[in-house]
Amino acid sequence: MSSSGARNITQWVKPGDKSGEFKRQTSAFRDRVSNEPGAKFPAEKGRYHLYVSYACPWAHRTLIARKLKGLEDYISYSVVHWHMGEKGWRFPTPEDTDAAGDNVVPDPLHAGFTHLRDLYFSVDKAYAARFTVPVLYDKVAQTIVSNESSEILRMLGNAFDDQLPPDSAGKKLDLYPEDLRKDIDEVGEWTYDLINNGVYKSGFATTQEAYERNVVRLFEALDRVEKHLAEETQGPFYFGDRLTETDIRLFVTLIRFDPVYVQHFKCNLRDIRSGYPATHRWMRNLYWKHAAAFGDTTNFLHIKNHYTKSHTQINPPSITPVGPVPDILPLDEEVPAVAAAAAKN
Ligand SMILES: N[C@@H](CCC(=O)N[C@@H](CS)C(=O)NCC(=O)O)C(=O)O
Repeated sequence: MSSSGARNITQWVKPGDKSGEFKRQTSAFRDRVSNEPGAKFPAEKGRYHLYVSYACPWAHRTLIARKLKGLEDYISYSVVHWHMGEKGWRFPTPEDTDAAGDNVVPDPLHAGFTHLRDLYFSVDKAYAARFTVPVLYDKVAQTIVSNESSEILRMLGNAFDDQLPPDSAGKKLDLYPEDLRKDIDEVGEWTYDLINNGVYKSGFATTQEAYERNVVRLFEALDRVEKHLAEETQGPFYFGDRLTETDIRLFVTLIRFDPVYVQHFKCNLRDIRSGYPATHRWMRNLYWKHAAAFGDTTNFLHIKNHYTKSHTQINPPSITPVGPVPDILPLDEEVPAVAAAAAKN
């Protein structure tokens, strides 16, 4: 794809690709912020800015990590408008009244930039890939450090640790603990492919075969998560009483599942609230009991509007379904059929 947009930005399956399968590009900027001496991008308080979308699950990972680690004063952030048009993500304008949320503001660093692509081109005039969020931007060097969420998540997890107050919750929290690394990596591999990316591969498929292949594999993977969580009696997290990257990576997809993926991406063999009790419990615990990091960074208005009004190849009239109501159930409430079944037992 050329930078001038020779390929339509909303064409998710490459034209001519007979598989009908969505293939996610590899991120282009892969540097890292580090507290090692002489680091190219040193871990300096206030130096970095995150460009995110509340709609985007990949960007959502970084907002959760920023909160959990207590990095609010270390890393600033701003949020693009939920609508993605022909030129990709755009910065909100003061006239936008349909995109409520914290930090939904024009680009705070570059007056005159209208789209996220302007930022990419300001760093690399010849940039020829997709203009994705999240972007971790260095305000001093005026360049992009990384646009790969898994690596930004990892960086936020430890790069600022030696500057955090010794007794702070953020300092004590290790999202990638040594003894769980193998397990986190292993789970991360199949859940990325089959769940995080699986919903997109189901939803963007342009052949029946590609859709069915991916949607079946997605639900097999959800069954596997459900089985693990049902057996995880030490809970409430994926790995017992320890909150890790794995919880963050799964949460961002599963919180979007019932409101968007079930209908918009046709991931409808089951939904979470009626079909996956242990997963539902795990997800609601994060959302409601760890609200500052998980609940408060979730913006259903951006999530629902983005998918349903930007993917016009899937939903040409851009009508956003009203349900499900509510977007997420309170902790102590179940859908009627689940409540009735529980009352019977
Ligand atoms: N591998 C990237 C993927 C990020 C990504 O695909 N973000 C989507 C939003 S959910 C995006 O910005 N898409 C814009 C586009 O592809 O034009 C990451 O994890 O950071």
